[in-house]
Amino acid sequence: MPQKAPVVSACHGNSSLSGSSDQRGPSSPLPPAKQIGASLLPWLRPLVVLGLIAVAQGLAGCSGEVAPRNTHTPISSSGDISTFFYQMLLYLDIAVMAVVAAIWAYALVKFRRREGDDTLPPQNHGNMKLEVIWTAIPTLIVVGITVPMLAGVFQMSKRPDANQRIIEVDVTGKQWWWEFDYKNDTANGLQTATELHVPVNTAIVLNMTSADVIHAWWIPRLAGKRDATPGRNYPVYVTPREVGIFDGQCAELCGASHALMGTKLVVHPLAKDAEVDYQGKKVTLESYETWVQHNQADAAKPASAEIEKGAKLFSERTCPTCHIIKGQFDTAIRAPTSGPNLSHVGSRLAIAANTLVNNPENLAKWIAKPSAIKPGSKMPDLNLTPDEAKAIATYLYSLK
Ligand code: HEC
Ligand SMILES: [Cu+2]
Repeated sequence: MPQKAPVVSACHGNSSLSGSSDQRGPSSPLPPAKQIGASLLPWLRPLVVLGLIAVAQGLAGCSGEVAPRNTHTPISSSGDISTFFYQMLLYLDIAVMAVVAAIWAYALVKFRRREGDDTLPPQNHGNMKLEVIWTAIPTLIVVGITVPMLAGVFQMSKRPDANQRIIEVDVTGKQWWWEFDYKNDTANGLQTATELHVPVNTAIVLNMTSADVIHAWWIPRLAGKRDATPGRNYPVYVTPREVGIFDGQCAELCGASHALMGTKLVVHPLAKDAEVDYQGKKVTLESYETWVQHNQADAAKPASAEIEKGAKLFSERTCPTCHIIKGQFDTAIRAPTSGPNLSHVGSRLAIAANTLVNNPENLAKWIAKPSAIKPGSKMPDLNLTPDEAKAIATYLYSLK
């Protein structure tokens, strides 16, 4: 027969070490009331400090001007729907938290252990009324959120009516940039990269796909994220209502340079030029039709000896195997590793997927050593001399 363990628990030993006169029976499981309060105090100060840091961090994100990727000022009805649900959930969460915290604080004060009271509170199990209440209220809240949210999802996934002007663009995610192929309307056949140009107040259909791994298209001010998956076509339906330039970012980890896979949405006015604010600067946006005509045209012919030299180097250094320049180098085949269409690269605001501002210096820097700017870049380092890179950059920048 096994021996019974001795019935001396560590608990009893401790309670006699605690120094309090032993009024409590040796079997009482609770430490004295005063001790509990005293042991909480040292925690309070770091908690308050952490709380204040959290509040300061939260407030730091409040400036709209320096947050071009914020989701709180949407420019489409699809964005309105997401923002509405985000705010609804936020305020609902705050209300639920306030109620729960109030009940908790009330219980903490009302039912706390008084000095000298060593009795155990009444122990009970199961209270039908309470159980029904705290099952019913959350159920109602969840149903109340789900029903309108489903309605919103269906509204966002509705293809625009065919009896209006629709601009349809195939959007292809590639490591690590976005390619745009226009499928209809005046821009039919046009191909560009990094910057998606569309007209304001016009229905846009984007067919999302990928040439390699899964990416996600996300222009925070336009609408929610959409996965770009190889072999699939996930559409995005959206009608932007504000003229301007809006930054975006790939939102699905897709490899070494995922963080450097940016994009821009440029919403053009329909008729006249418009002046817009972009990153604290005034930028003039031509009408959509002007942009289309300009970009449908062949690339500009070299207009000086220096530019001519750059064009020659471009053709000699294998660049045309991966890059199309309309009317001059049309041989590039379409492959996952082929690069952006450069026919009008000089007119882009940014290059290398929004990583570098577009100017001759940055173009030369990119051409000389892409891997120094984007780790793992699918454009190889072609070991050009600084002079060669500069000459090619001059040529490319002339392609407005
Ligand atoms: C093997 C294919 C390949 C070759 C060869 C190649 N590139 Fe590229 N190029 C790319 C890819 C892919 C990108 C996109 C990289 C990125 O943004 O991640 C790119 C991007 C660029 C860009 C930025 C364009 C933009 O709109 O962002 C320029 C400019 C460029 N290449 C110029 C050149 C020049 C000049 C040469 C020849 C010296 C060259 N490329 C050779 C594949 C190639
Ligand atoms: Cu990505």
